[in-house]
Amino acid sequence: MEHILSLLKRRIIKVLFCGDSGVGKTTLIESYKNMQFIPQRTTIGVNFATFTNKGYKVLIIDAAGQPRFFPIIRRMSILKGVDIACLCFDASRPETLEVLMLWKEVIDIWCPQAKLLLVACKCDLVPMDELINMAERAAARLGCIKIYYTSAKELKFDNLFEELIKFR
Ligand SMILES: Nc1nc2c(ncn2[C@@H]2O[C@H](COP(=O)(O)OP(=O)(O)O)[C@@H](O)[C@H]2O)c(=O)[nH]1
Ligand SMILES: [Mg+2]
Repeated sequence: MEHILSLLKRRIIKVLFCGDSGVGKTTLIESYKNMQFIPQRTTIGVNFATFTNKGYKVLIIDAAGQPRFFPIIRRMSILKGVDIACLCFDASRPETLEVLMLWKEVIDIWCPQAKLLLVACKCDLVPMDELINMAERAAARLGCIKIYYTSAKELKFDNLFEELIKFR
């Protein structure tokens, strides 16, 4: 029984999407799932989404805003067992990188095993060469192992969702 449970557990990947509200997290997730640009209304608090990929169930926790405003997100029950944390920012608003430092602190406490990915959203709004420089510096500072350049508007996901199972 225990064996079956651990087997089952290994087929589930828990992914946290976090970052300032309005950076485009929910839109990115919903546009990927529906393969069309579906702009979302800013969500307050936490959203959940799932999809399956190669037999893996990917459970996404989509958490908005400044962590200090959302004590519930800090609760172990939500962040416990997160395999991957996608730190999302708005490519057209560099200031949205700032809150990611706070998120990293929360992640380091509650799910230190999580691998960190940096996700640039809304890449359609800025020239890539400027963005790459900024993102690489941020990734180094945050300890992110990879950067993804996405645009929900252009349905560019940079293989982020497919690669999630790689980092489990
Ligand atoms: N230009 C552009 N705008 C986007 C993109 N993704 C989202 N947006 C806009 O940003 C708004 C906020 O996105 P949302 O997903 O609610 O952000 P969240 O709070 O991080 O979940 C949306 O309503 C869209 O208008 C994108 O890829 N390109
Ligand atoms: Mg949202």
